[in-house]
Amino acid sequence: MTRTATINRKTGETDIKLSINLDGDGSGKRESGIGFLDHMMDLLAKHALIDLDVKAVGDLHVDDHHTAEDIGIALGQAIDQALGDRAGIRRYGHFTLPMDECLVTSAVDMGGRYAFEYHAPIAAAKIGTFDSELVEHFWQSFAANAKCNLHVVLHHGRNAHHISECVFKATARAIRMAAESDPRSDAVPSTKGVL
Ligand SMILES: [Mn+2]
Repeated sequence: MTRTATINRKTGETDIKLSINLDGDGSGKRESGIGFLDHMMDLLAKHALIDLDVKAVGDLHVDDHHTAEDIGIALGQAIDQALGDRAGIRRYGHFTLPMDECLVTSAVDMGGRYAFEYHAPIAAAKIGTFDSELVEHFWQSFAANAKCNLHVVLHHGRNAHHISECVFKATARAIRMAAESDPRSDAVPSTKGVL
């Protein structure tokens, strides 16, 4: 059974084509028009071991907001679709990841219910030309559409680029653990029998 999904999402603000394979190796091409976001998605694909192709044409003449948000939405929708009925997955995943002076814990429940707790402030307003607040906004858009419960906590860290990278890598590793097949069970991982 292949766990793949393709999302085509076109609005007045963005036009996005996104494909994933949950059981991949991190390959694919990320072309969002935003260099920093492509860099973050490269880390995400590699550390989640998800093949990820993204081609986005957004209204970057306004700012990066709509493009970052809508890629988060499309990625969440793709993960939700690729997980199907969510039978046989581990469901929960967590990772505490060090990245230079930063330490981030990310914990995820792929249980079909949205919640989002984000405690990873970045003091600098910008990372290069990218608005720092879009890191949180990307993950919120993702969690709402993946129908997952995502908690992100920055324990400590200073450098804005490092903090963002630490968040993306820790969350990628948590997603990998949660979305991976549980070798001990093919069942839906809930006492309710449905997710
Ligand atoms: Mn970097």
